[in-house]
Amino acid sequence: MNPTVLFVAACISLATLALLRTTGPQRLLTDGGFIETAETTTREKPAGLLRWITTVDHADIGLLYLLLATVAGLWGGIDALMIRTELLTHETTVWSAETYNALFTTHGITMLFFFATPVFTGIANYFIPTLVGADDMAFPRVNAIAFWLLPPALLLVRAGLITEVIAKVLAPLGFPTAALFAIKPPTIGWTMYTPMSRAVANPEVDLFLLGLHLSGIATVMAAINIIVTIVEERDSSSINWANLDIFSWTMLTASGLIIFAFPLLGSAMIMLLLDRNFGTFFYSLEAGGPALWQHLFWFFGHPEVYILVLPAFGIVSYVLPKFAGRKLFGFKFVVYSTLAIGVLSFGVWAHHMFTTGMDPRLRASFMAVSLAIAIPSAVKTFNWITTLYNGKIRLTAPMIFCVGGISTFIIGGVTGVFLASIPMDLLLHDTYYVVGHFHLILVGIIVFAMFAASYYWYPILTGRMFNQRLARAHAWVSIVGTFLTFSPMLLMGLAGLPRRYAAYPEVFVPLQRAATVGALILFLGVGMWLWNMIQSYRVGEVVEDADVWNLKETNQFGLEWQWFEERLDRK
Ligand code: HEM
Ligand SMILES: [Cu+2]
Repeated sequence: MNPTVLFVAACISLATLALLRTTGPQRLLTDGGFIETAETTTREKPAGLLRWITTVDHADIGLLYLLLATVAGLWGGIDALMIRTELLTHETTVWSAETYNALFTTHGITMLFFFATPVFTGIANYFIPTLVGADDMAFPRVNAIAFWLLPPALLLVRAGLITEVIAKVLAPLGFPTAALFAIKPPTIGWTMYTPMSRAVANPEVDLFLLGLHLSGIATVMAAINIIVTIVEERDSSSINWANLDIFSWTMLTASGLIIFAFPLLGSAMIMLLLDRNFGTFFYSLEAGGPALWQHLFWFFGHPEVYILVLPAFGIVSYVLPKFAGRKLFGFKFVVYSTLAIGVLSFGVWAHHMFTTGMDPRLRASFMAVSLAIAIPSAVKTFNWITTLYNGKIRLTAPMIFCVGGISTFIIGGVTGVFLASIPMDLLLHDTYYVVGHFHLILVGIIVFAMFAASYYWYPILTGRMFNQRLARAHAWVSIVGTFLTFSPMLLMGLAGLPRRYAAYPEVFVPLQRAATVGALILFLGVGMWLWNMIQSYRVGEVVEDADVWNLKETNQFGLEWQWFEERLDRK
């Protein structure tokens, strides 16, 4: 039997077992998941590097996730800047067309799987145990394993570049390097469409698929851990489903989506690997054909975008009320809309395939469900706006990021509604309009929510305060940069410019340059953020009063801050 299927079966039965256990008599586990025995001993954490490679502590692992994601985000960001550099001129002048194809492939994959997903897992690891009143994740060791699968996965996915660098160093020393040079960065796009992904000879594509598979296993392990922690380790005497914080709710939903979506991608990739290496013909024209891959891929791929955006919604819903001075408006409806999006997201995959010539009646039903997703998304937006209404708004850096994120989300979301309608999609499919649309969401709310979280919780993570003026400047710079980078893409797409081409008609030069300037502004912002994070960690003002954000005044001093306060008091 296919190992992926076995693995998935094992995971699902584990999760089911865990869920079943809650129906027994309620008990309170405060031991972080393993049964305490008389011989339990407590040992000091080892110091230095050993601590970080052996840790099973949720907070440490959370920080490791954040570090890995930052590195991957910068790496994928360099790819983005290289893409934008190529597009400064309308001919293929800076990099080759081959390199350009590799760039948009590795950029997309690195950003989605090694940057955006791990950031939220990191935040969840750090805060969810505290927010649900547990003292660690349910399975601390599984937690560590899940994290440590990611670095090798990233190396496998990005091997083409690494092997080339190694080969270039080794070649002058007389080592045989032909095999290393044969491993070239993959050029198949993040969607890995067959027949191309099946046919390209580059051996890196196999490593790439294995690496992605590994990252999928890691993601599923982390998701199971998050679900079991929230369901089973929750201190049910004080935290019930009605007062569970909104971030945990969204992480719970996203983790549920992961459990169904990622194993499917894993299986689809195993079949692709078999096709490539062992002469099977799952995706051959005579059998499933390219449409089979697309169905399987998008049944994973569409939920994936909600796996990323739901936690971002959660952070916005969590942080925004703190600086509006009032509770989140319509908490219940924010939870319901999260669940509704989670369920609906599995019913819309074929809106990525409107142009493939499927039965028009089927196509229309996919259009209907896709349009329906706009409703719960709008519910959230209206809840945020009503939370702001009559609030005592304080424009701190996290708040500017939340409000900026909502405004870019409105544009990103509305442009998505147009794409969901078949006649528009036939015109706009595979144009820059699509790239503009999804980046307004990916950068405009997902990355903004991450920045908001990084500032909001910085004092807890480091015990120090960051430079607030620089942070506010970063927030404004990011909003300007996002609009300047991605609105021109919407316009270019409307004018018919297809995406994924290194060369393009000369008339688009001004808009492409505007987008490149926007990207540079965005990266200036990233530099400000990095500087602020590192400098403040070294010399920032030491936090003595845990109520850094003045939350007690409006009665919003959350559990994680109480935990922080106790830790400060004990010092
Ligand atoms: C801040 C900076 C960013 C810039 C300037 C940027 C730029 C671009 C450009 C120009 C393309 C498309 C190239 C083409 O179609 O020819 C692209 C593709 C893509 N980007 Fe970004 N991007 C940024 C951030 C992100 C982030 C944060 C994510 C995800 C979390 C992301 C995910 C993707 C994906 C999935 C693709 C599609 C790749 C493909 O076509 O296979 N990007 N990006
Ligand atoms: Cu979709």
